[in-house]
Amino acid sequence: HHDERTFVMVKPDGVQRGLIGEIVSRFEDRGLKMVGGKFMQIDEELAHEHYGEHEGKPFFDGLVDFITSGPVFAMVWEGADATRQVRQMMGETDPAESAPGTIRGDFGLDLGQNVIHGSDHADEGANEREIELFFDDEELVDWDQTNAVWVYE
Ligand code: DAT
Ligand code: MG
Repeated sequence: HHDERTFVMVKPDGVQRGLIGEIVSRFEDRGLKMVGGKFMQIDEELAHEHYGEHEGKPFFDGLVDFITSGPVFAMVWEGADATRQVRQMMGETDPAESAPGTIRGDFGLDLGQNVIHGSDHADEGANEREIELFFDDEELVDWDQTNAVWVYE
């Protein structure tokens, strides 16, 4: 049960601020395993699909503008309870409400520019849906992380 996968993305503000390495390091340090990653630009259509659940909300147009405003770094991370663990490491949706030590709590101050996306563990199957939306099967790499024996009992 160490093979749960979740979709994570450094948003345009995180890329512009040079936080890709810092964010990747946090997940590596935690013991999670990267199985996919790509630097890419999200177009309007993908933005609408990815954030479909928020269509019609007052912040939707701004959200689409923001997420398409520059490159993102999309990733798939694997590990025990990965979806929920990543969300905990991210902090709250609003960086202003996020505890220090979390990614949003350490790197953000404003709700709209919250540095990172991670699949919602409260939304059943969101991780698989988002992975499929952003990655083809052949872009995901099966590999053995040799230090896993020091991460898991
Ligand atoms: P999360 O990214 O924590 O899953 P969400 O799915 O509720 O949060 O919303 C998606 C993004 O939309 C969020 O990262 C920032 C933006 N957003 C959410 N609620 C907002 C609001 N009330 N005003 C402005 N932007 C908002
Ligand atoms: Mg969400």
